Amino acid sequence: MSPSRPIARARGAVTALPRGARRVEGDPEQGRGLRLAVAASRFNERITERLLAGALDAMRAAGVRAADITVAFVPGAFELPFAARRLASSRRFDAVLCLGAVIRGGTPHFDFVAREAARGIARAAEASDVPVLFGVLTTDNVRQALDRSGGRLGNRGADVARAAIEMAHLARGLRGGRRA
Ligand code: INI
Repeated sequence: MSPSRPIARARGAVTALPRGARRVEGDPEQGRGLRLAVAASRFNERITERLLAGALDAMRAAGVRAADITVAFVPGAFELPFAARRLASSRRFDAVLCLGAVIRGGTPHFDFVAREAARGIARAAEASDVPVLFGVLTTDNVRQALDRSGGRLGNRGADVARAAIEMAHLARGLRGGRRA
């Protein structure tokens, strides 16, 4: 892990804490010095490329250096947990993002792929103790996926990149001892 100060920054008025309480909250806009890995699925590539572009844009905007970004491509969302676990357990990254698009077809395949991707990605985070973020769209159709990958409802890849930066700081802020 690269060294950085733990971030304990208030981001707007959410809930007022009692006097003396400590607030730990990562800043999603401060990516400098963080090392991030992306596991990117190629299935439904028209969508996943847009998610990846959004994630990379958000990282660049937050100051993450290109040399601190690794992108591993997998065939489909079902393979994301394997890549996520390898990347996270390598201890070389402050956070790992998983990007994919599972679009409902006429068969139960959608449910199996979506469920296993979600479950496996959650397990990768638990097993590695490194933040692993879920950026897999699960939609009924391509239109909904386009809307969420740089269309009228934003870009889930960018959202997840900012969440990864926030969680990387949070992980540092919560590391060891009473006063991290
Ligand atoms: N993979 C996806 O990422 N999205 C899908 O919508 C999808 N569908 O619908 O089949 C999909 N299937 C492939 C799967 O992820 C694996 O790559 C494949 O089964 C090989 O293990």
